[in-house]
Amino acid sequence: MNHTKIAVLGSALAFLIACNAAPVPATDPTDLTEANAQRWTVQVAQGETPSDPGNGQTAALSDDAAIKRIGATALRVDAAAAFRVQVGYTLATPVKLDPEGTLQLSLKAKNTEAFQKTSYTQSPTVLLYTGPNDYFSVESKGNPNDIPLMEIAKADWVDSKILLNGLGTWNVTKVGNADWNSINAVSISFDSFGFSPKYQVWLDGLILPKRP
Ligand SMILES: [Ca+2]
Repeated sequence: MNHTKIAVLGSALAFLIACNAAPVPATDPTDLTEANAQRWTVQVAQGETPSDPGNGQTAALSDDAAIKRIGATALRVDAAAAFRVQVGYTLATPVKLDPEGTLQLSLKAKNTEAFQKTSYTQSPTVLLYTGPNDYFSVESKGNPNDIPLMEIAKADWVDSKILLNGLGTWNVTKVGNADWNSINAVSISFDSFGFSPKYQVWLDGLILPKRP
């Protein structure tokens, strides 16, 4: 074997070792969370009373190339306080979703407090909008011990495959005149107990089950 072949084999071996060390899958081109933070919006719910110490707090979005599940980046949310945060994405044109399809979403979180599950919000809740008051509410049922999925995501990435027919581990509720044939926006929200701590959430691999 000559030196050129040995060099080629060496670099191929180094490449394989590098791949094994960091097996990050390539992203799907329809992933709404890939290098896309500027297209997302974020809202922070305010406190229940005017004197609530969480009032006026904010959250920021960024593309995180270090902590990610798929492709080059994940959508990172830095919440300034433990309040309900909602991130949103408006599609360029309305799409038809398959009501028997599977929505994919990977989640990770860092939070010294606990994520909430209340009568009005699950962590996370995914809303698929036809109009401002017409949407499908898709809420994680939590694990068998009734722990919010975002709590599980504090330990490691949670790869959710959400059955839009509601027969899986997520409840799907139609609100108003929501229509699977015309979905124009998606939002994802989470809520945390406590007042002072900041928390982070990472979203990745968000793929809607579109149909022609
Ligand atoms: Ca990604």
